[in-house]
Amino acid sequence: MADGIRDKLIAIKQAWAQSRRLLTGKPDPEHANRLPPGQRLVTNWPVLDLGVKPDVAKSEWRLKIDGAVEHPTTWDWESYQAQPRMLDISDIHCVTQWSRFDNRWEGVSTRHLISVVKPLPMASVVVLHGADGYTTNVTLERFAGDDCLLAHSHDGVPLSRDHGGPVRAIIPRWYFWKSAKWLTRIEFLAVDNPGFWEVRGYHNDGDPWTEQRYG
Ligand SMILES: Nc1nc2c(c(=O)[nH]1)N[C@H]1C(S)=C(S)[C@@H](COP(=O)(O)O)O[C@H]1N2
Ligand SMILES: [Mo]
Repeated sequence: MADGIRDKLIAIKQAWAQSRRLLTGKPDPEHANRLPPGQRLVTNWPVLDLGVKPDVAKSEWRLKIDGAVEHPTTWDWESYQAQPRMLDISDIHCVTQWSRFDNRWEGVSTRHLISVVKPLPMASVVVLHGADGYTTNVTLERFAGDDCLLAHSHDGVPLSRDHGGPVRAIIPRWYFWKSAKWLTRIEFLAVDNPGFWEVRGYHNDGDPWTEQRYG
């Protein structure tokens, strides 16, 4: 996509953040409803990114896991496939208002990954990097949630290029911008480092039920 269009898309989202668009002021911290405040349900699956969709062949794909860990490692497709698999069904909530229920994700749990690389005691944050240059930060506590995974399959089929294949992160309890597509690096840090949208007006966490849309 032309840089001009990309910059316009970014500017629109930043303006939404500044005007606090979509906030209902009616949080639902107890999850009384399955659909968080201000969201609407879709049955299709919209594609959202910065307009660049990296074409990452499985044979070329590498996932570097580094930073504040005892055992930094790099997985290629074969070593990723050799890890234990997990399956989890969860709902997607995108900050641009759509939600999609019952997504069936298959991949490697973040808990397994953590057990392999062993974060140092000082590690408190994880930054997820995409092949398009995108980054997003998640607390280690949230990243270690039992519903979080690196996913290569959605609803029984390999994750498409549009949706971040070969492998993306899935952090179900936060808005979907935290779920980095075309995952290439997971960086453990002692000090927080807000990512692409977090420095452009989005919330540092992103709980849909308390409408943590903007910072
Ligand atoms: N690498 C990368 N990951 C990304 C993004 C991106 O631009 N690049 N966009 C985020 C945003 S804002 C959303 S809403 C979701 C959209 O995922 P989808 O296209 O599979 O629906 O991806 C997130 N992960
Ligand atoms: Mo988004």
